[in-house]
Amino acid sequence: MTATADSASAPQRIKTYCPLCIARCGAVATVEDGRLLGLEADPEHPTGQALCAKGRAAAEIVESGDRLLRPMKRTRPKGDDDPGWVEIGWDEALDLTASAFRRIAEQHGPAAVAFTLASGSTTAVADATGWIRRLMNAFGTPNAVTSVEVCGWARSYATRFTYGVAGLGSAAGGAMPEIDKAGCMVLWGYNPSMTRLTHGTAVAEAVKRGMRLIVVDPRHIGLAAKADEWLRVRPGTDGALALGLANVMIARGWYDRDFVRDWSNGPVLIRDDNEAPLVEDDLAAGTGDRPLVWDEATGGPVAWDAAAGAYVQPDVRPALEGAFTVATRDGDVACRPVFARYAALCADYTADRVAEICWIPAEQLIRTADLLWHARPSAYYAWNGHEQHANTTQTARAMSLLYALTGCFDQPGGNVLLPAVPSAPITGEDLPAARAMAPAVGRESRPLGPAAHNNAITQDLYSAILDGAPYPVRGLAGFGANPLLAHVDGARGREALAALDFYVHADMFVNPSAALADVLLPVAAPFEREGLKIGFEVSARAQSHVQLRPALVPPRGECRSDVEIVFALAERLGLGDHFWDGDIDAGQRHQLAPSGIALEALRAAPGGLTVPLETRYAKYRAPGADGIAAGFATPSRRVEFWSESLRAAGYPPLPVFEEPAVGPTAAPDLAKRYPLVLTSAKSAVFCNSQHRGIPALRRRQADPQVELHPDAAAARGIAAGAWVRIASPTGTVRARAKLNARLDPRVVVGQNGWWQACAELDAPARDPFGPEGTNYNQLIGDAVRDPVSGTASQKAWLCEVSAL
Ligand SMILES: Nc1nc2c(c(=O)[nH]1)N[C@H]1C(S)=C(S)[C@@H](COP(=O)(O)OP(=O)(O)OC[C@H]3O[C@@H](n4cnc5c(=O)[nH]c(N)nc54)[C@H](O)[C@@H]3O)O[C@H]1N2
Ligand SMILES: Nc1nc2c(c(=O)[nH]1)N[C@H]1C(S)=C(S)[C@@H](COP(=O)(O)OP(=O)(O)OC[C@H]3O[C@@H](n4cnc5c(=O)[nH]c(N)nc54)[C@H](O)[C@@H]3O)O[C@H]1N2
Ligand code: SF4
Ligand SMILES: [Mo]
Repeated sequence: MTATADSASAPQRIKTYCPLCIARCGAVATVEDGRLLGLEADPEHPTGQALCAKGRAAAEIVESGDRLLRPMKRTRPKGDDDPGWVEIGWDEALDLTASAFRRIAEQHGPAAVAFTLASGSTTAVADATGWIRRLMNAFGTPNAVTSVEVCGWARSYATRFTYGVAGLGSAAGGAMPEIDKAGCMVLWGYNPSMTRLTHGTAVAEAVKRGMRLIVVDPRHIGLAAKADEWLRVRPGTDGALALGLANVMIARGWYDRDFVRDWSNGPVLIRDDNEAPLVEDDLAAGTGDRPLVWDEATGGPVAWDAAAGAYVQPDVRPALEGAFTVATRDGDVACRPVFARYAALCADYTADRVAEICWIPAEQLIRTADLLWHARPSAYYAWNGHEQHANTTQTARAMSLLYALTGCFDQPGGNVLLPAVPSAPITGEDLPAARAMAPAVGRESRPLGPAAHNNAITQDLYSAILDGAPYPVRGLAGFGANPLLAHVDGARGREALAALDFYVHADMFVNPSAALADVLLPVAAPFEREGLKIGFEVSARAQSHVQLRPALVPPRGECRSDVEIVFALAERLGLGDHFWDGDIDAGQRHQLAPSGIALEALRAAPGGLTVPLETRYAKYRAPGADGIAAGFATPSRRVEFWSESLRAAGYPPLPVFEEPAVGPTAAPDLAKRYPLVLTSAKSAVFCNSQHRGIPALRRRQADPQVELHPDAAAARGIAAGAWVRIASPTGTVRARAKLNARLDPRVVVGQNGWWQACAELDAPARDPFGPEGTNYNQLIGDAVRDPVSGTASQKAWLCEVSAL
């Protein structure tokens, strides 16, 4: 099925895209005699402005001596240092896997087989994610461990409590910043010049044309140099910052009052006595549970009918401020509109208080709020900097509500729900086994968290394996993913992976998690296989681009693509009828059918095809089939300043700020021994725990770094470049000191993902679990978690750094 480039002797130039990270940069490959020589940027492609060092190292990645090239079977126990890997054929590998999964499903139910998936943001597993999900749904397991709790939860799920859509800054289906039209943009805990080149170049272009830029980051990252305001926030306090900015905007009238009144649940009355919305039943028994607002026209309460998208009376003038006494069945009850309560919460975060909490000057807060309002249309993209915290759900809520004040949602130059090329869903939520599926592990303890979306977090996976709670997980299929490095509590994770009855891992390299597998499946490098991509997310133009990335060179050894592995496994599990009997092309034809693009046409045009799309704005105002404005996909059909869903599950309905639990304010005693605030950031030249074995990349950065202020270093006798020990209340690791005079002297920034050797450069492997190792996540505790999502505090902790 793969269209391998013809191996003529003259070098061929073939259009493609680099799939190594979420940027998916448009590229032209040079191929000679069946060898990939390299990639360069393809300026004709909507994401082809530039390539990073990783994309330019594509040939080294393909040819790496560390590649897993044949299926392997473990022959020695998992406790042994020597796994005793022996090569086996694909038939044996797939049969072993299918029979183990069947056995486990018979004994414990199909949910006892979990899947770990590398994030699509850090790998090309995205080629196969939809099909892997389909396999899970066909088989009947909801337990996908995808790192969503540290990557995507806040951005794409927590914001749904506000907007009801895969939220702000999310990819397909979510509202993306329309950077080319924005008047002002916020990069909030997001460093796209290192982590998503396409956004990096788009922001730089926009600044040239006059867009104002706000960067919120403890570090003076790439685009901070072009920013009007760089807010050097204390790690973990973005929630307080968002509330403080909102306070300035509300106090000065810098907000879109009409939008808040007409399109949010800001007017809904909340009772002071029980902190619940005032509903019709409160006034007279049996009248209904529709919430009430205060109508300034009639001077009394009026019900909001979400189903009808209207008040039950005409010409209502709902109050946003004030306090009202309403005669209820319980007597007179004091009530305030949601917006008044939100404004009161924000009012606690005065500029001076924010300065104290966030370590940001008070004047800067006011200047930033001024920009957000007066330089509209405003847009924002927030990512890992606000996501890897134990208060991330409410932080994302606070940010999304701050954004609601601008009224720019889905407006030109704001965060826009971009159009998408129509395609058929392939994930198989409607398959019979999916409809009968058990809830994902973690659902009982965090009912609104990742488990509600059929995702499991590592902590819950480990408990299900080690304690059988809430039910046993005994089998695991890993498609990429290195949870032992990506997440906290690697030691417990290692115990859990070793305790499985059966673990199969498909990868290009054997990472420390994969090293605990029973069977290893060799995966073709992304440049050795096709990849279908419908829409490139970052702009309307990119969204209209559809591309079948060609296989540039044949797979090395016995490697197969993830998609081929999924289809083959499905057959062996007796699920072939849900997988077009193993015919991948037939599956892709089905997926493409609504687009009007023929698979053959796409294959013949490796640079991709374009489907014209029109961007429509303010779609919430457009009437649906019933003639009623669509509104938002929330329970109230409005932007939810107050989330009844959160309140009903026992969480704060307004975005309250929680101090990082292991931080200088919440834990002053710990801070005496561990005085520095610790966070982490990505390396420019590696993706998370990968790529250290690639010489072209390792040459650019030999060792893990920890950034610290020169004064903090001097006070500890640490020289630039010296190896240091980072000690936290949880663990210790090593890194090399990188001095950074623009940091707050109380903040240090480490790097995750270091374990791998690079033989060519004599760079040794490092123990990912021991105290002399370099695995940043050994420093972070397991117990401090976001109550909604279970996210650990990987970007806000305490530590001390000392010379070695
Ligand atoms: N080169 C490279 N590119 C990548 C990846 C990679 O590993 N390497 N990984 C990919 C993946 S999986 C993802 S999710 C994306 C992520 O892309 P980003 O979100 O850009 O990733 P990070 O560098 O983790 O975090 C962004 C910024 O948050 C800052 N930060 C740290 N703590 C805080 C805080 O408490 N508040 C605020 N406001 N900022 C803080 C850091 O200094 C950093 O500059 O990148 C993708 N692209
Ligand atoms: N302290 C700290 N920890 C973090 C982060 C942080 O910023 N700070 N970032 C977090 C984030 S945002 C994320 S997303 C996670 C990432 O964690 P993971 O999703 O586990 O990603 P990686 O560590 O990059 O490991 C990816 C694995 O997938 C394999 N792989 C690559 N491409 C393919 C492919 O096409 N098919 C298959 N089958 N395998 C492939 C690679 O060889 C590698 O073994 O880490 C998280 N951990
Ligand atoms: S940013 Fe680099 S690794 Fe990511 S897609 Fe572009 S070239 Fe590839
Ligand atoms: Mo990520």
